[in-house]
Parts: sequence; structure tokens; C-alpha cells
Amino acid sequence: MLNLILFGPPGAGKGTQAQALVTHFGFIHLSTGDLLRSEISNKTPLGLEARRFMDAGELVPDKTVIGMICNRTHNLQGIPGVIYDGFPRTVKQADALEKILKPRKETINALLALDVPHDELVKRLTNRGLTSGRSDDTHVETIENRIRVYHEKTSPLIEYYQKQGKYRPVEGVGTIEDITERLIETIQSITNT
Ligand code: B4P
Repeated sequence: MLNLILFGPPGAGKGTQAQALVTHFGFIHLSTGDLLRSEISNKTPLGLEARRFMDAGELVPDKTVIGMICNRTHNLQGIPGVIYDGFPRTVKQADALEKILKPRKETINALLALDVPHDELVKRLTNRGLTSGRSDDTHVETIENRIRVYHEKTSPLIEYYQKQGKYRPVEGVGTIEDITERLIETIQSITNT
């Protein structure tokens, strides 16, 4: 079973592309952002805690997110692969994911990293904020903070997976279809090696 991380700064298109890859390959899509938003709309204690961080453009604490992923992964069997979208976002989360996969004799096969310039990220998220109702897309200061947090806490994962020979950069600017095509080719090159 393939375990792929769809990686990139906020607004890089992780959620958008994950859906296209699910359609193409039949993967399961695990998005921590979607799981957290569902907890918020169900007004669970976890959602109430997470909301404070998300509204400010900060990361939700590792313990909360890791616990959520553990609950969703323990019975994943008989599928071609999993796309982790928005997880891991810290080195601690990456270490936890390895510990979850190891007893199943699995590992992360690749970090598919969408490369998108800063101004394009801000433009995409601001546009989404006009219709999504997402509080973290509404104010440009929050968007800028999310991008800052990405550079500080999440981008070190590039080196983490590069050292393991798993880093696969993918150009993230262009039409959604062109980017999907690039990702499909990259995934096929991984499965053919
Ligand atoms: P996420 O839900 O993961 O979302 P994201 O980073 O905003 O966006 P994504 O890259 O998926 O962008 P999308 O495809 O939607 O995180 C939200 C928050 O949850 C985080 O800030 C954090 O607080 C919390 N969180 C989540 N996971 C966590 C973790 N592991 N640890 C701690 N906290 C965590 O695309 C964005 C927009 O661009 C869309 O409108 C889309 O239509 C558009 N777009 C996409 N591709 C395009 C293209 N090629 N051209 C033009 N526009 C495009």
C-alpha cells in the first residue's frame, strides 16, 4: 500500500489535488484540515479547542492532531494507498506517523511537494475567502501568518524527507488539470521503481 504526503504551503492546492488523485487512483484521502473543520461544525470539545488556533492561523497542537490521525488509520486495509493532506505539519507529527506505520511494515513512500510562490498563495486564499466562509481565509494578516508558520514549523519537513530520498517537488502553478497530470506522472514513477 502506498502512503503519500501531499505537501505545500497554505493554498498550494493540496485539498484540490488530493480529490483528483482519489478519483484517479482510488486512494483514501485523509485531510487533517477537513477533520478539524468537521469537529468544529459538530461543536465537539476537540473542535472548540482547535478553532482558537485555526482562526489565528496557528497550528493545532501536535497531540490533538496526532490522536485524530491515529483514530482514522488503525483499520486501513485493502486499499491501493493513502494520501495524507496537511499532515504531517511538524517534525513531531512526522515522527508519530512513522511510529503509526511501522507495526504494519509500512512507511511513507514520498513527499509530493507543491511549489507555489508567495503572492499566488495569498491571491488564491483571499479569493477562496470571498465565498468559503472560512475564518482563516478572510483576513490577509491571518493568511500571512499561516504562510509564516509554514516556513517556520512545516518547511523543515522537506529536509526530513529529502534525507530519506523521498522528497518529490512538483510545480504547483498552472491549471488544476496540468498539476494533476504532473502529480500522476510523479506517483507512477514512484510505483515503477
Ligand atoms: P488545511 O485545511 O490543510 O488547508 P490549506 O493549507 O488552507 O489549503 P490547501 O493547500 O489544501 O489548499 P486548497 O487545495 O484548498 O489547513 C487549515 C488549518 O487547519 C491550518 O492553518 C491549521 O490551523 C489546521 N491544521 C490542519 N492540519 C494540521 C496539522 N497537521 N497540524 C496542525 N494544524 C493543522 O486550495 C486553496 C485555494 O486555491 C482554493 O480556493 C482552490 O480552488 C485554489 N486553487 C487550487 N489549485 C489552484 C490552481 N492550480 N490555480 C488557481 N487556484 C487554485
